Amino acid sequence: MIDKQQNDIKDWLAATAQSEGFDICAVTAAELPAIIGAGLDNYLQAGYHGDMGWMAETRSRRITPTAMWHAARTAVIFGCNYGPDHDPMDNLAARSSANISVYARGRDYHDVLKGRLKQLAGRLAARTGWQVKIFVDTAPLMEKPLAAQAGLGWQGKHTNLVSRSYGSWLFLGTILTDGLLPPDRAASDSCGSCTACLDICPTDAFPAPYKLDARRCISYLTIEFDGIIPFDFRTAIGNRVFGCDDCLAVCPWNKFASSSHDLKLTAAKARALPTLLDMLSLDEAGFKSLFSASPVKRTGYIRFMRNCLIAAGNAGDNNLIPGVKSYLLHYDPRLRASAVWALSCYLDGGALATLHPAEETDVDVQAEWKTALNLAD
Ligand code: B12
Repeated sequence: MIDKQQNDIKDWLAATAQSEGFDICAVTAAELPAIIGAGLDNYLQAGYHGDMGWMAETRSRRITPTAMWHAARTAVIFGCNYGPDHDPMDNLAARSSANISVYARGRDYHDVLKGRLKQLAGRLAARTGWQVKIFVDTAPLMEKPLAAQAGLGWQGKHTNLVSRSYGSWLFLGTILTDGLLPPDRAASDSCGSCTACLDICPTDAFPAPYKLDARRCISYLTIEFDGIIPFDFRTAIGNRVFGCDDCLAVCPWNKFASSSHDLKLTAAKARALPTLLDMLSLDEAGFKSLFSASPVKRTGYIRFMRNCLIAAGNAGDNNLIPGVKSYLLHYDPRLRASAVWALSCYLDGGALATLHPAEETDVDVQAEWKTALNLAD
């Protein structure tokens, strides 16, 4: 009888998830095996998390859901397909454009999924009397291994969840509950011998299949990393100013992705990338207003503009030079340093030297000038 009630709740959840806008959902125990925690420890010990110190700080809560919430017994994982109806790799050729990764071109998925999960979790709690908590991305919960354990897909060689129905284009959200539901079966790894995602990575961020060194990942460098972008990665960043899609975009499983979903980026919108010229003219207020509903706002003005300056250096577009020059005296050293590098992509040593402000006191920016003048000579 208990089993029948549990299965009824599961069926109701699956149907209600669809009506709330989720494409798939599956159930697993709110426990991850020790091998997952060991994988996280190896990742942290290798330093792959870079400056994302919050990953190490939350390690003991992150290793398994019950370490974060003792009463949790079941995890229901939801997926929202966000596959674009164009090839995002085409946008890499638009060198004078600010290439924002597919996941950040529409409404902020954190807000969209949280809204849907709140509705769903509220209805689940009302129906069962269970306690419920919802999670999208930011909590110390290992969403990918949980989703894999629930059978939504498997962790691909690029480390993200790949689904047989939606390929690599899937956002994840979770409801943890103290209620008990029968678990679904884990899916098997179907990457086979394919290495497309590893081979395409412009910065060699995968030290081995299924392992990502975030410090080399353009997504990390353009979104999470707070400093001056290391020299070695600047050219490879190309026109990417927020995130990177390459390892997802080449996944062969994407061809099975359904094309009807409400997070879809239409081809017309996808092609309408903002220009670097417009982005370089944004001030902080303009940035906030332009990206108020987008995940881009989360990285903040300084990091975004730093990325635009690097992209401007890569663009080979003389029209961008005046905009870049205007950052040489910016109050933030990261923008001054990035502007120096961008200008060194256009000007010879003599022309660059005339722009060198005598009053530069920041050691990193001074070093940037030194390198740029040497290179340009
Ligand atoms: C931190 C983070 C990042 C970091 C680091 C990513 C990473 N792979 O670790 C950065 C900023 C780089 C990033 C980028 C992106 N992210 Co992100 N990110 C997260 C976050 C918050 C945590 C991921 C995590 O736990 N990483 C820790 C590592 C240890 O976990 P793991 O990759 O599963 O690694 C396992 C194994 O590979 C192994 N392992 C890993 N390293 C090593 C090293 C050694 C030596 C050993 C032995 C083992 C080992 O152990 C681990 C545990 O089993 C999740 C949300 C969440 N709360 O889960 C979103 C999440 C993973 N991101 C997401 C997305 C969409 C992206 C981007 C596509 C965005 C973009 N377009 O730019 C890129 C994809 C880049 C990529 N290939 O991963 C989605 C992925 C959805 C999906 N289908 O899987 C998530 C789930 C958010 C969401 N709710 O939808 N992200």
